[in-house]
Amino acid sequence: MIKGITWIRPVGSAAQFDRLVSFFSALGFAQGRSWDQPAERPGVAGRGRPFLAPLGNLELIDGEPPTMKTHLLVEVTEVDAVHEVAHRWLKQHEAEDRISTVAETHWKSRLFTAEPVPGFTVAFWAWSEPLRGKPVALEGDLSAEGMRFALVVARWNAVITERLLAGALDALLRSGARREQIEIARVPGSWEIPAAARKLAATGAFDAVIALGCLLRGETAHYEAIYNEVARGIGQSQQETGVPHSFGVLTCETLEQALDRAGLKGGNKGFESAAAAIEMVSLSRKIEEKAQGGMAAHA
Ligand code: DLZ
Repeated sequence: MIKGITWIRPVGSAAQFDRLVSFFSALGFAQGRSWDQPAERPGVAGRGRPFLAPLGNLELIDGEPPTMKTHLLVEVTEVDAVHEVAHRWLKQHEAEDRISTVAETHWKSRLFTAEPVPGFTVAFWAWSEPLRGKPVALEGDLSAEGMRFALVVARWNAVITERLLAGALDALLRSGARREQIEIARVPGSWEIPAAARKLAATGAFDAVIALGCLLRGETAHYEAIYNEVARGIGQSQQETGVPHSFGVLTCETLEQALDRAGLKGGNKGFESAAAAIEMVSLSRKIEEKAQGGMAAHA
């Protein structure tokens, strides 16, 4: 399963590296997990500073080669605002002449290029047409930066739920959440999830609650009754507190089926639940923002 693309771009010197890190940080890129490799043996020393974007793609082109000086294109939502930030940065770093103006392209977009260090050019662009590249619908992003999460994990069937928890944490941390903004609460079984979820949501300290559990039909007396109540309770907590709750409670026939859905073959429901929680927090923030600006104005 493909997870992402990393296009490694070595830079010429330590000074240029620091300068580029400063430039990309100034533009508001989220930083990924950086690495520093000491020179234990020749040829291995180095530093890496990944910069993250909500979307990435590798685009192969057959036809006219691009006329730009770079193959590094960053799509942005407000190209003029980004131009202003980049221009300010370059001015502060005495490289004001290494930024172009924002210009129309032949592909219905507006673009500028900046060269924070000589030979390293990056193009920033945005679609000119209002509906191109912009979601027609309100849609949440998958950046968890600055979000606070509570995870409620059932101990029953821990062999499964611990994997769900690992998947959920993986999704949150890789999406930019900070570990100190994640609270993990353990409960005896799935039955207890709604009460704990409700309590956590009601504190107001979390942007979303992620419920993780595993119910096995074959081994659970009154399976339907427990399942219905857990689903209803989590839904009710979400509706009554207004805090998004994601449902990561597996309901499977067998342990084998559950293992498949906890990272073995069929993805990891914990990861998916965390991604859903991030998206819902982002969406609800956007809805609130739009409501403040007047929904009708955007209709
Ligand atoms: C009792 C029980 C049973 C039989 N099966 C499960 C299960 O498959 N998954 C789960 O999360 N919990 C199970 N439980 C425990 C209940 O959820 C609950 O924790 C206990 O009944 C104590 O209230």
